[in-house]
Amino acid sequence: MKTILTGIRSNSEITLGNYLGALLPMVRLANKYSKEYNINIFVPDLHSIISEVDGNLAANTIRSLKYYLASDLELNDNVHIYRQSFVPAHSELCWILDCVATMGETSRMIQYKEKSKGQDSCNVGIFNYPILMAADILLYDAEFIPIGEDQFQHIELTRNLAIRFNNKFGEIFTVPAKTKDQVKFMGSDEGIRVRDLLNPEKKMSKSTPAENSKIMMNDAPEKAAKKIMSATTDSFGKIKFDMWSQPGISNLMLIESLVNDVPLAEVCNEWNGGTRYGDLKKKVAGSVSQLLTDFHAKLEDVTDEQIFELLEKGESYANKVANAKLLEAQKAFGLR
Ligand code: AQP
Repeated sequence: MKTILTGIRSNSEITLGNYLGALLPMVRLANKYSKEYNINIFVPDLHSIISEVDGNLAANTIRSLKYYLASDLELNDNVHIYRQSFVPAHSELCWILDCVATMGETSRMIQYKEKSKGQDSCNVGIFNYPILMAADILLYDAEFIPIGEDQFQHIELTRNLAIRFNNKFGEIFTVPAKTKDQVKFMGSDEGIRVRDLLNPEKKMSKSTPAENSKIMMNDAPEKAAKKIMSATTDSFGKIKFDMWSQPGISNLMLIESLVNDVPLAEVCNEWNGGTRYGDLKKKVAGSVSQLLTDFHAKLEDVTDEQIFELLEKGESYANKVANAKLLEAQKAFGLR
């Protein structure tokens, strides 16, 4: 059986961008395909420590797994939930892939450039994490990896490493689908990028210091609504979905479409040409606060015990699959 795989770091509370760009698409794909695909949902806790950890990492990890259940993930024997650091093969394969990847290609990663910008001395993990991400994917022969647009370059890097490895040693890794096919599989025309509310040129990120720039999934619904009402727009005076010239207003339309799971074209039909930015903001604020109200209510019903039970099964499965693949790679390099 083929595999669909995703992970969201738990260095802090997640944003609406993480939720709409990665978590929700994964839940929708899982519920659609879990009879024909393995669904691997893991928390990349080793990736989490490349950034400052806000709160207790182990507790954040359990909480972020609860988010999947609170988003109506349907469970069955093909849905596997695990923590990256509980499957040591991830770090082992990362080292092997480090010896396949080049400094040139890894240095070109935009996320590395962005995450290291302005830091006097950035940790090596920030540079190396795309290789660990490749290991996360290749250990399970994952074909589809629902992620936001910011991570597409890392999928291309993973594909290149798998192809290079296979060319040298034989068909050991499944090469993940090309990003354009990933997007198609997720049922859209392009990757999702939810923008920063105050500076819509940028993506919404957990680590952006300004509180009003991002909606956190634990924000009170009224607080989130206020953040939407104070989002930066423009002075054109006419609503038009155009991420280049009107990114602020377009971002709100994108959020409206994703939160309500309606096609963007439908939202554009309703709002394009209008002049009342305030009405659009009120509509989006209402949609987001309703989403959070429902989400928080569902979250209350998910227990730690449920998650630990899933982790026990999931980590046993993940170790079995990952160790078998690691052994193939070790043999290829002559380590075994
Ligand atoms: N703004 C976004 N829009 C759509 N998708 C997004 N993702 C992140 N931001 C957006 C997707 O969320 C998944 C998990 O991301 P991550 O937490 O592992 O790392 P990240 O991309 O570094 O997320 P942040 O929020 O920007 O964190 P910080 O600020 O700590 O660096 C990925 O699939 C990503 O595409």
